[in-house]
Formats: sequence, structure tokens, C-alpha cells
Amino acid sequence: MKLYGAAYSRAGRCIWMLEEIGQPYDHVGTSPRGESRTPEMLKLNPNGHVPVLDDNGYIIWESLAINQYLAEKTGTLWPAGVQAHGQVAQWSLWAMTEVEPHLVTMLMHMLFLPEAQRSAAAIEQAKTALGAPMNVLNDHLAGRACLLGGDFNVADLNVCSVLGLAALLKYDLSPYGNIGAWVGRCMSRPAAQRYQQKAQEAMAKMG
Ligand SMILES: N[C@@H](CCC(=O)N[C@@H](CS)C(=O)NCC(=O)O)C(=O)O
Repeated sequence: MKLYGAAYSRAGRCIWMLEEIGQPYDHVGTSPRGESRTPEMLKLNPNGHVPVLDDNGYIIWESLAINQYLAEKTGTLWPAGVQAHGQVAQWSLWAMTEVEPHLVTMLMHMLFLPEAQRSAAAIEQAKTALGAPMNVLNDHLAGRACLLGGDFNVADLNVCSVLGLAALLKYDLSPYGNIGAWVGRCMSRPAAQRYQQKAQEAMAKMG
């Protein structure tokens, strides 16, 4: 099993999953400056993005799909039953489509774009738009320890790892008490701590 992508990038989501599985894996930490677009990498993922997982010649990309594949393949954090599998896909796709774009807009305009291209209006618009899905998640978590109501599973890992971008932005979770408590529980898992450690080390190396 070989995972490509820096631990501080979206590949970190899959590192968290691989750490939960607990089997040895190889990690190739590509730099964000073009290393995911070399001819070799484009053969693995024609989008030029990481993460990419190479499981003994079987190639899969898209961070949350990789995690779902790993969960089903190993039976780790994989709930039983077709309806639960539907819920895993539902929450993972929701996080990727309803939450992540707003966080990415904020990230770009708060941290990544050159100063002259940053827009306070774009940040405000994204923050406002994010309120709706955050309320949905906060309401859903009322009286539930985990997304599907039972134990922590890959749906929690996927959604929580997308919300990890909010931590990077120091996004105030205090209006969303259920989300804050759930994120705290998810991130205190030993595998999540190991992933965070790797992400911090990779970030420090990048300078
Ligand atoms: N939806 C994809 C997004 C992948 C993505 O955009 N990855 C970024 C790193 S976080 C990347 O590879 N950027 C380098 C590039 O586009 O050259 C996923 O979740 O895997």
C-alpha cells in the first residue's frame, strides 16, 4: 500500500485512515509545487492531484473515496449494512460538496492568495454560506456521539477531516457546540493524533 501526497494536504485524511487501520504503508510526501503533476504522477492521477493510493497496482484517487475503499477493504471503521454504507457516502459527499468549497474559498482569501488578490467580501460570503451546512451538522449531532449514531466510523473520519480546514482558519466553532464536542472526540483518537503530528512535521519541513 503506497500513499502519495503531503501529510498537510488532503492526503492527510488518508494518512489518518491508514493510521486507524494500523498496517504498514509507504508514504510518498509530494511537495505542492508541481510534484503531483510529473509525468509519473499524471499516469497515476490524470487530474494532477494528490492523494493517490496505489494498492498493489490498484490505483484510486479522491481522498474520501480512498478512505471508503480502505474501510470496506479492511473492515476498519466500516459499519454493517447497505443503509449504513449509503449514509457513509451521503455524509462524505456532503462534506466534499456542501462544506469544503466554502472552507477552501476562505483558505485562499485568508492565507494562500497574494495579498492584492484577497477579498474580504469573498471571505464574508463564504462564512455566511458555511453557516447553513454547519447548522445541519450541529443539529444532526444533537444526542448522537457519532454521525451514524453508533460507533465512530469512516463517515466521521471523512467529515471531520474536511472540517480540519476550519481549524487551520481558526474558524470559531463556539456557536456549534455539538460539532465542537464531536471534533474534540474524533481528534483525540490515537490515530488522529499520529496524523496531526505527521502533518505538523511535514508543514515545519516545508518552512
Ligand atoms: N477532491 C480532491 C482534491 C485533491 C486536491 O486538490 N489536492 C491538492 C492538494 S490538497 C493538490 O493535489 N494540489 C496540487 C496541484 O493541484 O497541483 C481530493 O479530495 O482528493
